[in-house]
Amino acid sequence: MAWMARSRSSDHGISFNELTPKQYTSLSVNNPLNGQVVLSDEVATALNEAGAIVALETTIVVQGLPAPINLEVARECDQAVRKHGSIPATIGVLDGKVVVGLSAVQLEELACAQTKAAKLSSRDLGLALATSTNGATTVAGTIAVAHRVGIAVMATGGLGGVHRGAAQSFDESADLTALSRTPVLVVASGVKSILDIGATLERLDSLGVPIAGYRTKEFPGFYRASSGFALDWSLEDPTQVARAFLLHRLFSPTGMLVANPVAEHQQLDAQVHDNALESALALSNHLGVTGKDVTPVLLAEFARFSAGKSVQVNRDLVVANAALASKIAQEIAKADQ
Ligand code: PSU
Ligand code: MN
Repeated sequence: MAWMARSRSSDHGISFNELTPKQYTSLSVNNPLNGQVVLSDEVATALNEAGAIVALETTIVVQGLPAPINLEVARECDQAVRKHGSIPATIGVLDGKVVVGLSAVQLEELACAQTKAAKLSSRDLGLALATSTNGATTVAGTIAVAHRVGIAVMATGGLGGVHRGAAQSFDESADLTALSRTPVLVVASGVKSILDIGATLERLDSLGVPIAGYRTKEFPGFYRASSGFALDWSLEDPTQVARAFLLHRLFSPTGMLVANPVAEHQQLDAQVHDNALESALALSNHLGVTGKDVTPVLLAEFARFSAGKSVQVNRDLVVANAALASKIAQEIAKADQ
């Protein structure tokens, strides 16, 4: 991953590749991240060796999925990344530090109700650190950290997007603008169907963020394999995805979205989906929820209405995305050596 080593050294004026893992974790010379970011030993080693790493977010664990399934899903994502050859780096803010490579125990602590972890987008990171606030990172928060330490790939369930009624509320996820300025490849099953999918695709177009369907030319519908919206591009295997991303980086500073549909046999039944969606939107209108609470409230109502079926689909799709991200990260590492 020569280009990553280059970007790190130009950021800090030092070549991280010259350091041993132990030196890397306890780096102090001219390193603005020193003390603010803690890398797990295996993530530090993988970064030093230009190995393949996949960043994983924690908002899905803390605010997105119900306990105790949330921690099981986190473990399954971790295992899926390892199984396909990369090192997982689960990211969150704990005890006043950004942790890249949270251990199972740390993740449990972050997800524990008493910890009261906040939902942290990229704009919240400095504020959370300055106030020693624990928090889970969204896609926007996670890619900000990932890029800062030199990780190029992340996996999640669904990217945030433009909310229905955004013309009045202006509610558009910061995930979109974060992707437009952060060169990280995000593997997701499209955006959640609770959003305005057409408007989200238009915004990604305006922001210059490329979208590649993984073996499909239909934009996935999160709980459903297809949203009904067409895509211009489809990529066929992890090697082609890695190549497209590295080539994209030659011309653009943005990230890239790889839209990986849930397997058809795992998707939510269409009728259950449509009814749950209607109920979730009605509830959120009724409660008048705004801001960062909107997505968690909609997902929770989806789960209640579908008697947990939506949670199972969410689990299946995010684990599949972690596996695909792992294969892509390896191809990027290989191509860039
Ligand atoms: N994918 C899931 N469940 C989630 C999310 C993604 O399967 O809960 C989270 C991600 O962290 C994403 C966030 O960044 O939802 C979007 O929140 P908002 O709409 O407030 O930006
Ligand atoms: Mn929002």
